[in-house]
Amino acid sequence: MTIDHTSGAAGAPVPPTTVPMVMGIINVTPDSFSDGGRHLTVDAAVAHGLDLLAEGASILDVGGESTRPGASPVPVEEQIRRVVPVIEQLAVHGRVSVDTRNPDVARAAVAAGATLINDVSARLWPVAAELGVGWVAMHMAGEPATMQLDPVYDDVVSEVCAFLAERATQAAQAGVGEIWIDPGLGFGKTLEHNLTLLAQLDRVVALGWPVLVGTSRKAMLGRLLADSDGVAEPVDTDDRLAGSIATEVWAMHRGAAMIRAHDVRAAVQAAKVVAA
Ligand code: HH2
Repeated sequence: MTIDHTSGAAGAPVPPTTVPMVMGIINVTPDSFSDGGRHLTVDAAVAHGLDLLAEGASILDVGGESTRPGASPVPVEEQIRRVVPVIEQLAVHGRVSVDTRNPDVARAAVAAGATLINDVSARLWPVAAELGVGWVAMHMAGEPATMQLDPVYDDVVSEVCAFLAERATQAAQAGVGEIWIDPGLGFGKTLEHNLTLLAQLDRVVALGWPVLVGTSRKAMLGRLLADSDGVAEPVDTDDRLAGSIATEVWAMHRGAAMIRAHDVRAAVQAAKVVAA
C-alpha cells in the first residue's frame, strides 16, 4: 500500500517512507506504567536514548509526565526540569519529539532541540505553528486521571476520525507543516474500542495524514493475553513484547507510517519485514 503523506497538510510535506518509522519512548518519569523510574536521571535517559537510536529509532519521544490511566498532572516546572537536559543532549544525535500537552513544556523542549510536539491533548497546534515544528494530534476522551472510568462512544471509529480530521485541518490552516494523527489507543477507550480502532485503522489512514500508533506494552495487551490464557491478572508489562509486536505489525500493515514503541529493536525489525 502506498500512503500519500502529503495530502491534507499545508507547507512542507512529510517525506513518504516505505519502511514505517519507529518512535522510541523515553519516559523521564517515576511513574510511567511500564518503565517508570528506569530513566529518571539525565544520564540514564540519555544513555537509553542513544541505545534506541542505535537500535534504529527514527525519532526519540521524551516525556516528563505519565499519562497512564489514573495519573496525576505533573507541575510544568518539574516537567521542564526533567525533559530539557535530556533533549539538549539527545537532539545532537537524532530527531527528538516532546511528549507533552503543556504549551510551556513544548516551548522549552523546542528551544532545547525538539522538532516535533507529541500532543496527547491535541490542543497545541498554535504552538507548533508559532515555533515552526511538527505536531502529533492524538485522540483522548477526557483526562488521564478519569479517562478509563466509563468510556462511551456511539461509533468509536467515526468519532475518533471526525475529531482527528477537525484538529488536523485546523493545524494545517494555522500553517503547521508536519501533522501526524494518532487514534490514542488506551486513552479513554475500552479493550473493545481499542480493538475496533485497530481493526478499522484503514479509516484513520484514509483521512490522508500520516498515522502514528502506540500500543507498546499497553493494558489492552495485558488483558488480552491474560484472557487467552484463562488467567485473572493482566500479564505483566515486561511480558507484553510479542503482543506489542503483533499489534504493531497489524497497524503497519493497515497503513500506520510510524509506531511508538518501548522495544525499538524488535519494532524496527518488524517494520522492515512488513515493508518487504
Ligand atoms: N501513549 C502514551 C504516551 N504518549 N503519545 C502518542 N502519540 N500515542 C500514544 O499511544 C501514547 C503517547 C502512553 O505510554 P507511555 O508513554 O509508555 O506511558 P506513560 O504515559 O505512563 O508515561
